[in-house]
Amino acid sequence: MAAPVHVMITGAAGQIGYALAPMVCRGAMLGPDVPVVLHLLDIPPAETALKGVAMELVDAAYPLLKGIVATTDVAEACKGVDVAVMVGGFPRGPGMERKEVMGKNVAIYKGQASALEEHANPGCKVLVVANPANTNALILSNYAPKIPKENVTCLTRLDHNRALGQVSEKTGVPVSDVKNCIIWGNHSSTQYPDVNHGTAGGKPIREAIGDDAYLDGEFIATVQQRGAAIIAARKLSSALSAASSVCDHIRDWVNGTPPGTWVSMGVVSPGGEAAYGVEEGLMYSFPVTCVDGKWSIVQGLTIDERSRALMDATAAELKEEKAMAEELIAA
Ligand code: NAX
Repeated sequence: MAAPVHVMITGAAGQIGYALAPMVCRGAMLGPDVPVVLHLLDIPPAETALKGVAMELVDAAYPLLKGIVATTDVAEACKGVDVAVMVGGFPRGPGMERKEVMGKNVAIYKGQASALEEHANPGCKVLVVANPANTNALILSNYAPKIPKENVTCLTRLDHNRALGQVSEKTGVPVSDVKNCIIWGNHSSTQYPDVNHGTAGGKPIREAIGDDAYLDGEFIATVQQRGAAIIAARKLSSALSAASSVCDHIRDWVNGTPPGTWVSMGVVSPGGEAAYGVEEGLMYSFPVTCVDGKWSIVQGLTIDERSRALMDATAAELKEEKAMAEELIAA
C-alpha cells in the first residue's frame, strides 16, 4: 500500500465535517486503495465535540484510516498536510453586514494561511468551502504567497452537481449521463448555472428539455436558491451533498476529470481571453478539466449575449468582495 495522504479538515466538529470525514475514510475522495491520515481542526469551544468525532472514527475501524490528529492548534493541524479542506470559518448570520463577516474571516484565514504555508507539504492542494468561499480562498491565497495560486481553489462543485441533478430530474436521464453544465462566478445567488454546452443522454440539454423559458428562468433560480431550499426543509444547511461534492472536487483535481467531461471549480482567473474576459486575480468558478493534478479552464466555448451579461454580473459581485477584502487586509 502507498504512503498515506494527509488530509486536513477544518471545522471538523461541524456538520459538513461530520459527513466528510467518513467519506474520506471510505476512499470517496482519493480512491479505494489510498490510505489516509486525517487532521481535524476546530476551535476550543468545539474541542469536546471534536474528540467525539475522532472517537467515532476510531470506532468505525476504517481500513484506510492510518491515523488521526484532532486538535485546536492550527500549526499542529497543518503539519505535513497534502490536502487541506477549509470548512471552518465565520458564516454570515441574520442581520450581519457583509463587511463584518469578511473582517472576521480575514482574521481567521490570515492565521490559517500562514500555518499552511509554514507547515503543509509542498504542493499541498487547498479547497475552501466556508462562505464567502470565493473570497475566503482569495484571502487565504493572499496570506500564503509561497503556496502557488493554482493550488488554492473554492467549492462550486455542489452548485455544479445541483445543476446536473435538476437536469436529470427534468429529463429522466440518469445523472451519470448528464454532463458539462457550468457554474460561472461566485458561490452565491449571483452564480450563473449555464446549460448551453451540456448534454443529457448524449443530446444537448436545451434539445433534451425543449423548454428554453424553464432553462433561462426556473432552472437558474432553483440552482441558485437550492441552499436556501435545503435550509427551509431541513432547518440545517446542506451537509451530505456538500461533503460529497468536496470529495468530487478533490478526486477530479488529483486523479483527473473523466475524458470528455468537465467540472466547475472556483480558481484564480488568469485574465484575458483564456478566462473568457474575467478579470485577472478574481477567484471565479470556471469549467475546468484536470490532468496530472493541474486544472485548466476549458477553452473555446461560445458565449452568447445573455450568458455574457450573467457572467459579468457575478464577476462584478466578486470584484466588490475582493475590494472589500483588500481594504480589510490593508487596514
Ligand atoms: P457548522 O457550523 O456546522 O460547522 C462549522 C465548524 O467550523 C464548527 O464546528 C466551528 O466550531 C468551526 N470553526 C469556526 N471557526 C473556526 C476556525 N477559525 N478554525 C477551525 N474551525 C472553525 O457549519 P457547516 O454546516 O459545517 O458549514 C461550514 C461552512 O460551509 C459554512 O461557512 C457554510 O456557509 C459553508 N458552506 C459552503 C458551501 C459551498 O458550496 N461552498 C455549501 C455548504 C455550506 O453552506
